[in-house]
Amino acid sequence: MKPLWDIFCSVVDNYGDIGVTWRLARQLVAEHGQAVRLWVDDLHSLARLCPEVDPDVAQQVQRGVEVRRWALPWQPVEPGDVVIEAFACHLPGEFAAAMTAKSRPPLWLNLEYLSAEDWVGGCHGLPSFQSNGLQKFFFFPGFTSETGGLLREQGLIERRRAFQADPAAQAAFLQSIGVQRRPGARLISLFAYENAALGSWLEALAAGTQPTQLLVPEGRVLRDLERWLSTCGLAAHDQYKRGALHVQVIPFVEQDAYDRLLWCCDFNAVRGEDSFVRAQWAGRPMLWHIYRQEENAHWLKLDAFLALYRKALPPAAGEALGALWHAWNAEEDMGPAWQGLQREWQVLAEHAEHWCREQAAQTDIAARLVLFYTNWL
Ligand code: TRH
Repeated sequence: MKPLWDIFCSVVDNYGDIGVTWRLARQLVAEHGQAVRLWVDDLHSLARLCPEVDPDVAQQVQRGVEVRRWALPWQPVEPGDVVIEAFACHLPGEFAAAMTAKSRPPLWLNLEYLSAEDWVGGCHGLPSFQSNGLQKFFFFPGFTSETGGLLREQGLIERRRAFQADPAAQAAFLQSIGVQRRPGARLISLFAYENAALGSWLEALAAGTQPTQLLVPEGRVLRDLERWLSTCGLAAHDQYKRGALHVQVIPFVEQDAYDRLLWCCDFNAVRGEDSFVRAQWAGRPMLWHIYRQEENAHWLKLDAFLALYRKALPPAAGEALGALWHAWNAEEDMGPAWQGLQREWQVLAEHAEHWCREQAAQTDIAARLVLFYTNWL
């Protein structure tokens, strides 16, 4: 019998919670032969990432994963062999009780948010006793061998490189989302939260000596784009030209297609957690709009990642990248930082591939989770 994993995902906001758990669930099934039930309290969010999902169906199998609506009141169900609560969402009380009632209670894990902070390695894998007598283990994704690693499917980097070496495949993909690559233009994708700094970046791109084609998936940043363009009601396929900048709104695509978008682009602006990791696997320079946390805790996370990422970079390139990321996240003038980055473009492009290679040499989250379970047995 295959081990059965119950993964619980409460969609707090946006697509990161469901993005990570959906990716993990698929990978556990496809690469490790595990059986997975993914419990989701908002199937509409999942349907954006995987359009085959019917948000009105409480139980369905998609890509080998049993997708279940996490509805209340909870209907009794026998827990599987491993239970993951993603991002500290709380298990339904009845389900937690059913775990203790099993003759062999399941392995219980909390899958945490990704962080490059130093303390993560020390806390990864630690157990904590719960009031119901069970132990819960903390599983921390991260960038070093002491952590739980990053989500990365088998053969991902090879597929990405083959795609990047195939202009026809890229053109066909871009065409499928209504984009035609403009000759000589640098291609940039922009996925971000609302950001008052957007206007200054767009000004810099419009005034640049090199043409830029900016692709913006439908979403929260469109309001700032509308403000800059002095328009409203932007929707997929709308296009505008301002100086050297050509902007195009594109549809929000399913999760695997988003990878291909990142792979096509010379530079990717990403946000949150999952798109941030996918941009690293794209092997291209990037700009991270980190999810804002209370008491500015996100700045520690941002700087911890920058410290790691910049280790192997010459100081000038590291400073240029840091200045850009700081300006973006502080919502300050992007102009000078963007100019500064141009001088380091080649170094940063090479470094992005180097970083990707280095990270891809580590074991991924799904494999580490399966190993964790095997060792626990
Ligand atoms: O959407 P995010 O901002 O999500 C999260 C959540 O807000 C979460 O609460 C927070 O803690 C976390 O950020 C840090 O960003 P993220 O994580 O990048 O998730 C976006 C997902 O959407 C990712 O799986 C990629 C996917 N995506 C598509 O599938 N198609 C698209 O067109 C785009 C733009 C994204």
